[in-house]
Formats: sequence, C-alpha cells, structure tokens
Amino acid sequence: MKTKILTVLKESEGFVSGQDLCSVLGVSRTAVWKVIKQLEEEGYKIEAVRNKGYRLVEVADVMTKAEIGSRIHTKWMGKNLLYLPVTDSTNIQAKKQGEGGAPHGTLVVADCQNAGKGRRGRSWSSPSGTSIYMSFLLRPQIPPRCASMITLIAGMASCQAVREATGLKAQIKWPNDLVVRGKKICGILTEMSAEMEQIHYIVTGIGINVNQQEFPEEIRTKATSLKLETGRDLSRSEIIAGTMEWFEKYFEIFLETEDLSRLRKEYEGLLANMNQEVLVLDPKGEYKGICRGIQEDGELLVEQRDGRIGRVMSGEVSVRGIYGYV
Ligand code: BTX
Repeated sequence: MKTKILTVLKESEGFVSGQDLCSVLGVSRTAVWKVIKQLEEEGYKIEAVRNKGYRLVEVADVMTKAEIGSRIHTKWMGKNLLYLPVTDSTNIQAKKQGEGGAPHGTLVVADCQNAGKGRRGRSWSSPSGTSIYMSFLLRPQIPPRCASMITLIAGMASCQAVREATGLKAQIKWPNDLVVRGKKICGILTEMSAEMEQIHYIVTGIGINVNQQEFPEEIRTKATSLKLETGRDLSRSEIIAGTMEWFEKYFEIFLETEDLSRLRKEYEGLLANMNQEVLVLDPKGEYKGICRGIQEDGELLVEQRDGRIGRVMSGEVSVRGIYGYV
C-alpha cells in the first residue's frame, strides 16, 4: 500500500485528497494517514492541507523498498524486490534467492554491506547511507559460455542510468567498471551456478558510489562518487530504477542473438578504452596495443604493434590505460 500511495502522490501534480486515496486503495482515512506518517519518518516531505489533501514536496535520497518499487517501470526486471538495510553482500543474498527458487529478475538492494565482494577475493567498500549495492538474479536459457556477456550488458545499463541521472559522461572500463574522469565510480561482479551445458542461475552485483564524500585511504586516489563529480546529492532509487529499465531493454536485445552483435556499436560508444592505448596484463606476458572495441562475444579487441588484432578474454587479464587508471 505504501508503494501505491507514493506512486499516486508522485504522479499527481498538485494535492491528492485523502478521500481519493481512500477510494483508489480501498482503505480507511486512518490507514492512509498512518502511511503518510511512515513516509515522513523515512525522509519524505509531505504537505497536508485541510480540504485539499496531501502533496509530495520533496524526495531527496530516500532509499526504501516503497521508493525503489514506485520508480521501477519494467515488465519483469526488479519486479520481485528484496530490500535489506544491512547485509553481508547482496550477491550472497541474491544467490540464496536463486537457491530458494526466486523468479528471474529478482533484485536485492542493501543500504550497507559488511562483506561487499569484488573479483578474485577483493573487497568492495560499502558504507551505509550513501551508495548503491544491488544484485539481480537471472535464469536465462543460454549456454554457460554466454554468461560473461551479462557483465557487459550490466555495464551498459548502469552507465546509461548514471548518465541520465547526472548528466556526467560516465564510461565503461572493460569489462566491469564504470569511470568518470578517469576514476572508478562503479564495479560489477557476475557469478554463476551452472553445469557443463546448463545455467541454474546468474547473479550480477553492481556497486555505485553515489553520495559518498570520503573513501578509505587505499582507494582515495582512484575512486570517486557521483556527488563529488556533480556537487549535488543524487537519488539512489532513481539510479537503481534506471539501471533496471535499461538492463531489461538491453537483455531482451541480447537474447535475440545470444551475443552482443546488436549492442556492440552502442557498447563501443560508451567504452572509455576505445581507440586508446592499453596495456594488457596477460599472464603469458604483458603487451601494449590500441583498443579497437569488442567482439560479438564480448572479448576486447586490441591492435598490436605489428597490426595483428589480439582478443582479450574477460577474467584472464586486466586492461589498464598506460597513463592513469583508465
Ligand atoms: P574489482 O575486484 O574489480 O574491484 C575491487 C577493487 O576496487 C578493490 O580491490 C579496491 O581497490 C577498489 N574498490 C573497493 N571499493 C571501491 C569503491 N567503493 N569504489 C571504487 N573502488 C573501490 C569490482 O571488483 C566488482 C565490485 C562489485 C561490488 C558489488 S556491490 C553489490 C554486489 N555485492 C557484492 O558483494 N559485490 C557486488
């Protein structure tokens, strides 16, 4: 009911009478009043005027299940939503949802993680009250070798959502980071439960630094947040909902071909490495080259000195710019 009241208040330009809210929702005036009080406690500013009703004055960065739910306008992505004020890691929780039979598109969001995970045992700094930690569960009928492409699609979706909400020229650092002006604002971690031929489920986790103003010493020089880059507070719920909408759209295009052939050009338009010199940290030996985009299966194309195009598989190597982080 809270989500419905919020949605009605957001969609109306002026006041909504208490009577209208009661009849739309089929509940008593007292029930409506109680929900309005709860919303105020969560940080919404709601004006209540006798004979006029209620009006939503301001929504800054409220992050609750109702707020996120009222913003997600998708067919299936993020429709089943689990919100946790504190958790170990949303990826761990989404995997539990996967084991428990939760539906395709289930989204887990937390305000704080105390065991946020990066790749290969690294950790993800996850303080409360400022940033986005979200993981979603997918049950696609695709071969396991296609799973790594989901990270790239999640990168496109979050990049577009960040651009829309901030106006910043966020870019993708292949394969799993977003950067703004050469500094990291987002990391993506995809995990999979599968057999040789069949995927049970995939969990993709996205962490975005939104309103953070300080970072731990060890990442201070390479991390930034959307607030530090724009100078204003941003709504985490808006960025989460935007990511869900873009992801659903891109994922459906991906499923048509089970590769990135129809998304490749758009991906390359968002790619920070595009036509830049990169250093490929291949375990068999480092080499430098120019990034020439991606292959249909998501591998990075790197033109070497002799003109040969090398293909870099995600997971095997890291790609760093030669000057600075990107
Ligand atoms: P990664 O291994 O590429 O990046 C981790 C590295 O990034 C760390 O070793 C550190 O140097 C740096 N780092 C840590 N925290 C931050 C931060 N907040 N901002 C910028 N740089 C940072 C990238 O792994 C994948 C991260 C996924 C995080 C999400 S959050 C929701 C979901 N749940 C979960 O446990 N992980 C994912």
